[in-house]
Amino acid sequence: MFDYKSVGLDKTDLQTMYKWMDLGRKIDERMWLLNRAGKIPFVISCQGQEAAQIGMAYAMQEGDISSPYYRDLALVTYLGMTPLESMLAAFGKKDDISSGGKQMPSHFSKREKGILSQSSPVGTQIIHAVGAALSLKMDGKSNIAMTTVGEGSSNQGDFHEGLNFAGVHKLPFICVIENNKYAISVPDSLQYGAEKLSDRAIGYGMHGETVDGNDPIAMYKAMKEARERGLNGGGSTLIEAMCTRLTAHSSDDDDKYRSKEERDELKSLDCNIKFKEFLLEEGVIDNNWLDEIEKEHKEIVNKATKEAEKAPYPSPEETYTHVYEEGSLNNG
Ligand SMILES: Cc1ncc(C[n+]2csc(CCOP(=O)(O)OP(=O)(O)O)c2C)c(N)n1
Ligand SMILES: [Mg+2]
Repeated sequence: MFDYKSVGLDKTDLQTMYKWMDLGRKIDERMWLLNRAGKIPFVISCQGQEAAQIGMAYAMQEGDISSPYYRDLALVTYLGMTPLESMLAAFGKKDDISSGGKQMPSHFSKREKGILSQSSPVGTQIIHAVGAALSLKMDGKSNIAMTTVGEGSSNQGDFHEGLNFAGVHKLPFICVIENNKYAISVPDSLQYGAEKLSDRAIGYGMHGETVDGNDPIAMYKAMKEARERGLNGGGSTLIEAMCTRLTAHSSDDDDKYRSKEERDELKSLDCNIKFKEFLLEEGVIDNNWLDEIEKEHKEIVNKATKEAEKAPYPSPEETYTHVYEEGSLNNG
C-alpha cells in the first residue's frame, strides 16, 4: 500500500475507508442472496472494486458532481445514497429515489448529493459529467465533476467526445476507468490494443496515470491531485484504476468464460481482504474492532433489507409516468 502519511492520511482515515469498503461489500453480498432467493431481479456487483471506489470518493468534497456507473455501489454509498435507498431500488419499490422502481437496479442517483442519473447505454455518463464540469467552470465554483466507466465502455465514442471536449476547455473534470479486465465475457486483450488506457490522456491534452485500484491510498492520492489540478487551472485528468471483478458480470451470467485457474486466483486479489490484512499488520485495527464493524454492518444491512422488502411496489398506473413527456402523445 502507498505510504498513507505522505498523502496526509492518518490511522482514523484508514479505518473510515475500510468501513465504507466493507459496507459496500456487505450490501452487495446481501443483494446476491436476495437474488438467489428470488426476491430481487438483478445484481451487478461492486465486489473487487471497493478499494478504487472508496479511495477516489475519500478525496471528493461537498458540492462535487459525480456521474457513476452501475458497479459503483460502494462509491455512491459513501457519497450519500443510504443502504435503504439502494435496497429499495434493488427491489424495484415505489420509494426508490432513482426512478420509483422503474429503472434497472444500480442506476444510481441522488440530486442533493450531486449524483447524476444514469442511462443504460454504457458511456453516456461521461458526456453528462463533462457538461456538469463545464457548468461548474462557468459558474466559477470550486468543485469538480467526475465520472467512472468500465474499460470496455471506454471504447465507446462518448469517451472520445467527452474527453476531447474536456481537454479543449481545460475543465475541472476527472474520468476514472475502473479496469477490471473484462467487458462481460470479452477479455481486455480483445478490447483494446494499447498497453495502458491512461496513455490516451496525452491525445486529449490532459494528465493521465494508471493506479493500483486495489490500493485505496494510491487511489486517494491520484484523485486528490486530480482534483487540485482541475481547480487550479491544470485541466482534466484520466485515471485508470486496475482492479478485479470478483463476481460474474451480473447475476444473469455464468463466468465459465474465465478459466478455472483464473477463477481460483480471484480470492487472492480481493481488495477488501488485502486492505484488511494491511491494517492488521500496521496495528491500525484489531480483531475486536473488526467484530464490531461486522456486527454494525449486519444490523444496517438487515434493517435496510427488511424495510425495503416491506415497502410497496409502484401502482400499475405508474407504468407510463416519466416515460413520455406528460401529454406529448396526445399532442401528436
Ligand atoms: C452502448 C451499450 N452497448 C452494450 C451494452 C451492454 N453492456 C452492458 S455492460 C457491458 C460490459 C461493459 O464492460 P466494462 O465497460 O468493462 O464494464 P464492467 O461491467 O466490466 O465494469 C455491456 C457490453 C450497453 N449497456 N450499452
Ligand atoms: Mg470491465
